[in-house]
Amino acid sequence: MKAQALSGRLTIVTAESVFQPHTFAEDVATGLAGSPKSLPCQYLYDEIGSHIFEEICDLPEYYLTRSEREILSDQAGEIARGFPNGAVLVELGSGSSIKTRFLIEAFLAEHGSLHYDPIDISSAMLKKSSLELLEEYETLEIHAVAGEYQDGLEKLRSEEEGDKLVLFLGSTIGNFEREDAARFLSGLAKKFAPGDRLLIGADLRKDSKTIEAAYNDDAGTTARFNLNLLARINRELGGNFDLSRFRHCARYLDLEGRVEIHIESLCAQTVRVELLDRSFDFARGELIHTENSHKFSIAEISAIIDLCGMRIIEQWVDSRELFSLTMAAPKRGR
Ligand code: AVI
Repeated sequence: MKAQALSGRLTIVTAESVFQPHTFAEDVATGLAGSPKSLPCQYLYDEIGSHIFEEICDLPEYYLTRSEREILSDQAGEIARGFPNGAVLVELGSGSSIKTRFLIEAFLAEHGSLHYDPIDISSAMLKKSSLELLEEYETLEIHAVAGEYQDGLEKLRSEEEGDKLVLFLGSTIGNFEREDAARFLSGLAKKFAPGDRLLIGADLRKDSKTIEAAYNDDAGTTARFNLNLLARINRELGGNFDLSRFRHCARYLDLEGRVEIHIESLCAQTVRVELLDRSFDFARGELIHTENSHKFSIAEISAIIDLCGMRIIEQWVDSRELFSLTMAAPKRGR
């Protein structure tokens, strides 16, 4: 009965991007045959990787989540008051939706009910977090989309008329190359109706010691997260990577404003990947690039928002000035 009541307020749609297991194999084949070697960062987030990422968010060195949470808990009420009744909260890359609770609670307190539309590549995570939210908040309705952001945005409820607040939190924008970030945000802005808003979290440029510690934590959790990509190739594609022969590396390039994350081969070795029917040679010290995490100055954030056809309505930083949250509207908006 309870499950029925919950499921009456939940729909989960799966976008085409989730039904393509062969693309992982193709991307691994291309990435490991390349020079330099690389693997796309979206593959870090299988079920195991998503759970390890949740652990990263709680690490003492990983200031990003705590800083963003501080801003959200301080500002959620004011943000919710800025929207009329019937507004829709859309979240790109919702994960466990923990931080979003501040906004969900503030919208419910202000408007009584809320439509929440999370979009995430992990359908298992979407289902779990959606059911938890519905159990807690009786007047919440969820229309979740399992898929990549672009597909997810296409699959939003078309009858949705209310003003949308699109959340892009956690500095996920930093994992895009800077040109791709601008292209993605421009596409988003073009879809915006005049009353729609973007709330984007972006990690700020700062001293390299603080940033490097966040990606080289003492407990080795980020290393586990990164090396899980090789373990995933073993699990899903029949690879024989010996994880003890590789190590995680992350370093911050101050000028470029980005952390570059790699996996380094500790010796000369050959790895077989059965499902690809191929072997890959690694030299001692050879790197596989797995992720970039860009950092932004306030001026860089303003420039990208302007370039993408939006204007800043408000901008906040946390008390230590480590992280930023920016509310933007389409230039032609209200
Ligand atoms: C998801 N993203 C914002 C994280 C970041 O900080 O760039 C991913 C991450 N990679 C290693 N640690 C965290």
